[in-house]
Amino acid sequence: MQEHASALLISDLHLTPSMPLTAQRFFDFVEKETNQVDAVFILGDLFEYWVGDDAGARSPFQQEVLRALTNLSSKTKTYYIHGNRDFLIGDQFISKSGMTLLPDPSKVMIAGDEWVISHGDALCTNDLGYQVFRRWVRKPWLQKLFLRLPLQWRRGIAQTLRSNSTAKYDRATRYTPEMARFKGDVTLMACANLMGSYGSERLIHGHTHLPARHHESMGNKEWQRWVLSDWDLDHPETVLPKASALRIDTNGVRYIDLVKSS
Ligand SMILES: [Mn+2]
Repeated sequence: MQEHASALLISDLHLTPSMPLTAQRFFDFVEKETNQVDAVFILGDLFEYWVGDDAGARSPFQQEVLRALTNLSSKTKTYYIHGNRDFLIGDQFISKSGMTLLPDPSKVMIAGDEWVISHGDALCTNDLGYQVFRRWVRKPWLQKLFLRLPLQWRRGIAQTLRSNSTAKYDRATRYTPEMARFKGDVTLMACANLMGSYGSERLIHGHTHLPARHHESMGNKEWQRWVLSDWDLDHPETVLPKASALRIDTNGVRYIDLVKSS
């Protein structure tokens, strides 16, 4: 396991051309905030969607993000974990970016402590339908078939999946926010299993868009769970601007608010 004296962790930027301020904050983050750390970890959903490296190569926006990632990884060791929206990012894109792809979950050493890092969607085990879906779309043979489809078809399928998940979320909020949170949050059991199997007491994940530090326990096992924030600087009329990173160094662990410091 590689050791890092300090690190910044981010996730869930959901970068897309329709969110230019969020993208610009990421470009600035790469320029300004990443210079004083040994490693940067991107824990998935950097992109709003990804339908293949060939499509990425034809998108000026995704090429601009690629240039930022290449620049970042030339200065600082940069790691990537797939999210539920960009799990089709392939070897070609990863190798061009200079990043190192890590499996989800992974154990890493930062500032002398062991951390388990994950995107987090696999921990949302109350959403059985999603877990079934996830097992299917992570099958390499199915991914290979999908990536052979014409680009227009792939974009269409990705669009349908995204609008279905939005509709589902809206329906859930019409019941109660608790119901939406029930399915959209990680479960104590899944976290306990994960921490048990890694023999670890520290977990960081994204995906739920519920940034907070938790102290949790089950049986005689205790752990801390840090949740990364999503980023959104483009919808001030509906969402308070948000963008943050988690910084770990010899001084401890803390959130860096990238809205205030921009
Ligand atoms: Mn996600």
